[in-house]
Amino acid sequence: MTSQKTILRALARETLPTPPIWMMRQAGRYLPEYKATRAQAGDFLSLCYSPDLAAEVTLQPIRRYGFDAAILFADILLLPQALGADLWFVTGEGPRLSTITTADELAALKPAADVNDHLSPIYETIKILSKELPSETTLIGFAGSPWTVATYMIAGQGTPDQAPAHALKDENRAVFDGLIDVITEGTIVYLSTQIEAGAEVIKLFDSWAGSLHGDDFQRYSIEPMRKITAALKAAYPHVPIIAFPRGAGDKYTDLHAAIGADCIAFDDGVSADWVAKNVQTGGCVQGNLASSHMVTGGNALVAETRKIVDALSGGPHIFNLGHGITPDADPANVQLMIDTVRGG
Ligand code: 1CP
Repeated sequence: MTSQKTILRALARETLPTPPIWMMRQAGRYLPEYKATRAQAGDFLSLCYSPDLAAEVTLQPIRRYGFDAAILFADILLLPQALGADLWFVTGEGPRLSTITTADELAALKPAADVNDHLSPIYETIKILSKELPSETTLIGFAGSPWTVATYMIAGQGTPDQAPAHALKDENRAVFDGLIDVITEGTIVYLSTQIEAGAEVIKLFDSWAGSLHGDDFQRYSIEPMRKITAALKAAYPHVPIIAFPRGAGDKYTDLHAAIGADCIAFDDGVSADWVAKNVQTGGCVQGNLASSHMVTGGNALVAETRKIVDALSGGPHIFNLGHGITPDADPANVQLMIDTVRGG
């Protein structure tokens, strides 16, 4: 039976007259209603772990804009916390974690099989959303990819070049590989349970894939995503997977097959024309308007949006930004992007 949900149709490789649309970080600080609910929760992690409030902020951009997909409100850093890392957010700066750089610290992590002890509120959020989302809206669950999650667990914070993770990889390969493995296994448990709770599509965020070069890209970006995808497909063959190796550049070619993913999401470092020729031949693609247009708006936003829609109109495409929307974005520009995609 063909689904009526446009996102699922595109993921099943259907070329649609109008691409379905959603937006990374669509629930976020550019929306006044998000800021109000976040204030009610007190802090970011309390928001993530309060199923009613997390469901509320997930629904806000759906109510305001009617996006074709909702993405679960959570964070890629909840899994490290479930593995036993300390996690906190410093206002105005970002996440901080206790670090894993030695064999003893790695051994002290909880077993991957036990992550659900900590993550049950996230599954509650998904169950609420499954009931409350409009029937045409697809619910996307997600996790960080092992490399990206490892960069935060090793450095204890976000880093511009992921230098601490590269250093551990070069200096203590056994600990680095062990960490990648435990994250991979924990992610399979986490995403399987998201699917059981009602997630209809899974997205893997490899936000820092762009700093992996040569054999490392294959070994630490592609291979863990392939393993996770294979495990999920074995148990849930009907659930489509979107992989986002951000910053992969010319390595975006042939990734549907290499990962086993239904869709490859791409950032604005590559052109939609190039993606049509080199990536969309393998299946559905998702992207890639530069998120700066959500700040600046105007004719440039309209022209660039049309260019992307036109370039990818010959195959399956889900319209999205190249990366998450930023807090300084103007909500009116989001509406202008949607009107341009849907109205031509
Ligand atoms: O103050 C706030 O309200 C916190 C801002 C914020 C938000 C809105 C953070 C902290 N996380 C989130 C939600 C979030 N994070 C979602 C929810 C769904 C949606 O998209 O609407 C998702 C999918 C993520 C994923 C995420 N978290 C990624 C991968 C995607 C990406 O942006 O590259 C990463 C790298 C993170 C880590 C993280 N969490 C938050 C911040 C500020 C960061 C980046 C930290 C850094 O590198 O310095």
